[in-house]
Amino acid sequence: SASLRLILGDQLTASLPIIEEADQSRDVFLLAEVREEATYVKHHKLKIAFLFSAMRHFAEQLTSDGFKVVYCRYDDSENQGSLLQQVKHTLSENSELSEVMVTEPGEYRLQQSMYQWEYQLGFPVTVLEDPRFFSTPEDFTQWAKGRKQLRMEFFYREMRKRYHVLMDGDAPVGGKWNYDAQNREPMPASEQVPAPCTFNPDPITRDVIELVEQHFPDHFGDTKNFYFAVTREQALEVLDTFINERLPTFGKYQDAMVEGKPWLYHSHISFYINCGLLMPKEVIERAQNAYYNDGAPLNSAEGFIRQVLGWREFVRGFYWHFMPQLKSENFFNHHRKLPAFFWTGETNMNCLRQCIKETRDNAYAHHIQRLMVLGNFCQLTGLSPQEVQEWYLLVYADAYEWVELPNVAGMVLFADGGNLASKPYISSGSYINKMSDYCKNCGYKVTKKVGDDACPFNYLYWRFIDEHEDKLRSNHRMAMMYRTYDKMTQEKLDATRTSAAIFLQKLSKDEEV
Ligand code: FAD
Ligand code: DLZ
Ligand code: SF4
Repeated sequence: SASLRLILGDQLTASLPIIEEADQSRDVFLLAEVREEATYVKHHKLKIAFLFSAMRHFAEQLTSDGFKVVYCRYDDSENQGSLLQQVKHTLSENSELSEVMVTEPGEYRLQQSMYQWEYQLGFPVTVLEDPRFFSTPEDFTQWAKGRKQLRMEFFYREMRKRYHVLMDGDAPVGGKWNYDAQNREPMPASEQVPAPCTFNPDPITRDVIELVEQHFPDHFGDTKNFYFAVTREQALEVLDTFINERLPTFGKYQDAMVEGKPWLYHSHISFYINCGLLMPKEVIERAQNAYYNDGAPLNSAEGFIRQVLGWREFVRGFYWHFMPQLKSENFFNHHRKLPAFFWTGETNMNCLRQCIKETRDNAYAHHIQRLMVLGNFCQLTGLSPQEVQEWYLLVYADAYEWVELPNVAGMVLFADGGNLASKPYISSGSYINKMSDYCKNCGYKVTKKVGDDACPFNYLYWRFIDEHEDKLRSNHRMAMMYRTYDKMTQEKLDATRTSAAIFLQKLSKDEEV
């Protein structure tokens, strides 16, 4: 019988079973730009424009491949505003259709809603597997069974073995699983970073940009910097450029941050693997080949592969394992509201100013900016996990809850009490100063520990250790910090507490910091 086959905005992959198994002569594909998906959080304008454009290009490709495609634009008069209602409407307009098919969605919210669809539509609904990952949520649950701790490193080793990636028989190539000791260099000012691979908006993208400006005027950011790839061919070009021009240096400067240089040696492929234009398997294969055949250093190839085969797979398994409770976790009982400068970038703290402005301009920031500047600040100031989660989900063009939430709730905020991380990722200003050049243009002094002009990360760090002693002292990975804490004089501790209290009070009142 003829089926209606719904393709979501992050399922733009021609090799998905829903497409490969379709019958061109009778099945109909549906792609829909709907209010519900575009506004369940107020996504960055660039994120919406990117996805709508990629969806339109993908639908064109399907049509030219000979498939029947219904594409519902955001401003179509027939637009029903939600995926379910759009499916219902399409069924009612095409009487030959007698069942619905969809690939399992990436987010819990949508998965739960789809369980009701059969009943709500009165048609059979089949949810097909999404084979784009190396591992399934069931694999993760199986792996997690009986383990006291779920650590990415051990999951990653299993994946290396299972897929025989950078392996020498049963041993890791080079003798070690991890070469991070070589991957922590700050970037010298003289370093000439190659320009990122960019594309100018074509007519489809220009239409979408106009639509976004018109319909989402109050969403974060603007659409000025639209340089995304929007087709598979273009995304492959981004991957090519990364493998050839950036991967060899990726490892060395993986954790570096440089003012005015948002892209560095990162791959900038998260947008594309997450929406389906690139496949994780081809990405790993390319990186592995670059090591074996083209002289890419092992610390770079391994460091990169760990992100995709390790972290990316691990967080997805973690997400499905711990949802829905992951979303409401709040180990430290933090409730502070997000300060207004997270939307404007207007703060005297230069590291935050730079990272927020780059986020606003590009819907992108690289990992250490997200983790050790923005995330570190959110954690040290006790911002509400739910507010922080929403911010991260809407500001980045690569953000979907399955990948954003474990990173925010688990890695950045330790809101789950340590299921993902063995200790909170926190640091004082000295780490930021070591890994970036932000401090030299800052209103605060990174070398000062307390007082009006001291770097806030310095006293906020010790205040955090002090404030959460009951929850953290017994964590043996925190032992070194508590040894230093124990040696602090009462006078120093009092000064730290006072500086932190003044700062946090200003933050609560949304005064300038
Ligand atoms: P590269 O540095 O070149 O890394 C290569 C690839 O590895 C990425 O494209 C990504 O697919 C994968 N990867 C790297 N780190 C992680 C990680 N921690 N978790 C999962 N995959 C990873 N990544 C997202 O794709 N979407 C998100 O919404 C997202 N939110 C994040 C929120 C926080 C607080 C933190 C700390 C990290 C988040 N990340 C997220 C992970 C990481 O920061 C981005 O994947 C990366 O910055 C994307 O840029 P890139 O493609 O240039 O990455
Ligand atoms: C993120 C997003 C946006 C902004 N808009 C749409 C849309 O209009 N139509 C659609 O099918 N998908 C969209 N998406 C992606 C979905 O939100 C995504 O498929 C789910 O969150 C599951 O990961
Ligand atoms: Fe950030 Fe502190 Fe450095 Fe300023 S001094 S840039 S606030 S780390």
